[in-house]
Amino acid sequence: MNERGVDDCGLRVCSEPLRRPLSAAADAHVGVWDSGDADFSGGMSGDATDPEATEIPSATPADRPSRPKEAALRRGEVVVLLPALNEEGAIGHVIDRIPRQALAVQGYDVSVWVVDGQSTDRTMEIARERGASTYVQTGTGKGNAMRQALDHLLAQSRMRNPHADQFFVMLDADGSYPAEEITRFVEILESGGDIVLGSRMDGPMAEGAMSDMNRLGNRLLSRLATLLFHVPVTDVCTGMWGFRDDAVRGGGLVAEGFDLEADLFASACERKIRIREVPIQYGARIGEPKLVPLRTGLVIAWRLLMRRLARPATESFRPQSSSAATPEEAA
Ligand SMILES: Nc1nc2c(ncn2[C@@H]2O[C@H](COP(=O)(O)OP(=O)(O)OP(=O)(O)O)[C@@H](O)[C@H]2O)c(=O)[nH]1
Ligand SMILES: [Mg+2]
Repeated sequence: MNERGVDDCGLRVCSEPLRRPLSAAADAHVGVWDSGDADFSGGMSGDATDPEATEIPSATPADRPSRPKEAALRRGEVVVLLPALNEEGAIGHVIDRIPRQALAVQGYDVSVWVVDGQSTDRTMEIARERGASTYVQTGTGKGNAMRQALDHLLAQSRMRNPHADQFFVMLDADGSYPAEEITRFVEILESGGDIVLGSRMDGPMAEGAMSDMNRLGNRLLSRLATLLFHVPVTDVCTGMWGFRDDAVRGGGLVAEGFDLEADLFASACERKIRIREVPIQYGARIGEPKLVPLRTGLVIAWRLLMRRLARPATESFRPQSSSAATPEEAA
């Protein structure tokens, strides 16, 4: 990277790290890069200087009324994606924390999709009781699940309204991520980000939320990602991501399991998509973890390396054998 903040991939990198709570959307980033040639033509007009946006988000109630003047504007759709495998203890709380009303006031239609890994507990029942739509994946793995669900939802949205803006926010269904922050993620996407990562490393973390080994692993993998793609990132393994539909369309994602986030990051870097990283709170998960730390770490490192070396074709979003997958939309 040279002194103008331009790295050798031709990306402009913000050299001003943020070490304070998330504030106004426009400056709430740790690493931002911008590409002159990426063309995502979202028509949303974010108000990044809204004085309300300077409130500390951790103190923001989920349904805080905001932007009353904009309430009448229909800006587009926010789709919340919750990958879930046997999360009966957490899924209800996670859905309840989604700031549906605040998003509606911001001008968005909100849909919540629980992307289920064929749970054998009450996960799906609770999700339906809460009014969420459900999608049952075929096969196993978080990566497979999200790619199948995205494939389905992107095709659906194109059929419904090819011109509508659509933002996705994905977060784990285990209660560890701050669903209330979805409004902030959306504001950042409105103000020009194509992909937003919530960094657990830069925000407050509850005691015991991340083991020392996982913390070390996350740091090492983020370093590796930065090294391989020449783009600074502090938490490439985070489970909370926001993205515009165009940012994943044609992204050539191939991950099957917990390498999904590495795959998303690599795909964005390859296509010089604007990524912003924001600090988020991270809490202890409810219920049993599904990943095996060391093995998962190796799979993620392998995914980063493979994407860097192979540079897979990005012309289309890889379709899944989704014939047996079952979407069920909430009434
Ligand atoms: N659909 C689906 N979801 C999965 C699968 N495996 C895990 N998940 C979900 O993916 C999210 C991440 O899994 P976790 O076990 O929490 O993994 P993690 O967050 O990396 O690890 P912890 O920090 O220990 O929680 C959770 O909401 C899981 O329920 C799967 O095969 N299919
Ligand atoms: Mg988790």
